[in-house]
Amino acid sequence: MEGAIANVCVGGKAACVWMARQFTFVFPRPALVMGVVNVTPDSFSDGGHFFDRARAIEHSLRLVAEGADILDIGGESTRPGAEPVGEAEELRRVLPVIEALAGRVNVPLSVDTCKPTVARAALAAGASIVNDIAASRSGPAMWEKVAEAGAGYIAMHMQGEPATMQAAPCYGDVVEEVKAFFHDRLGKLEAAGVPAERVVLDPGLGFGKALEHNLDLLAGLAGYSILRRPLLLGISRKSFVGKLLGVDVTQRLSGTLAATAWARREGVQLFRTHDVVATVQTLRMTEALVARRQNESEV
Ligand code: HH2
Repeated sequence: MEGAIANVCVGGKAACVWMARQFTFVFPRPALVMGVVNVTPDSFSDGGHFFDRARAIEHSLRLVAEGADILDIGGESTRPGAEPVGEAEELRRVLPVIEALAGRVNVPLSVDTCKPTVARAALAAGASIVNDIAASRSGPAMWEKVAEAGAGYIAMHMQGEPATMQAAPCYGDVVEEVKAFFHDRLGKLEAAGVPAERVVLDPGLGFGKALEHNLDLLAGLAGYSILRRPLLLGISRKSFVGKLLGVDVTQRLSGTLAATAWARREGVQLFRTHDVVATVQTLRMTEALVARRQNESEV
């Protein structure tokens, strides 16, 4: 039975699954929207807006009401040059929010962290997914926690560290290098007890990438279908959108949605966003047009 589902996921038609504890998503299906909940004072686009616990919870409930399929709760900004946050402080920020939401929403909760101890506590508090932006460098400690809990895992590519990653990003062929990273991580995760069915891959737009690298990644999305795993993209309000269009962080929605429609057309199945309503509408419209053109019901 497993062989029947371990199939093409990106841009393909055959089914595959993503499992995250009690949640199972079967693809192809309408793309999943992951709403961002930054419990931080310094995130690049909404720092301080939801640092207050009650506001973070209220915002989370609003995102679910707007159509978010997953909530991604983070307590440490990863914007270039952000101050690292200690473990105790990160836990203080995210745990109460996860605990409060676990009993109140029926969508999976993801914890956006690169610390294994924070991941373990978040999973114990009711999270089902670990979104690891440092999958590039995590040793098995993080993966063991994910394996123990049967959690879903998002493996994101990043070149370097948040503090310095945008200083001089350098690639020969960015699409191929990220593909090699994904391949390597899928092998290491499997060895650590996290099977491919629990893993989603993310090329990490803006994480150690110059404008042309982000554009190359978006243009080359179809190349990842060979990995047979769903792809997630965090396009929302990113600085490459601002650089291309010459707009500040408050003016990046149109560019974000254009890239979202493109990526959906290329087969991406998960989108991490601050703007849930606009993203859901963009995805449903794109999906309807693709289905119409292909005379099929799903992409
Ligand atoms: N981007 C950000 C944070 N986490 N996770 C994944 N998987 N992919 C991304 O592209 C991604 C991510 C940055 O966005 P945000 O959380 O709004 O900003 P900050 O890191 O400043 O809190």
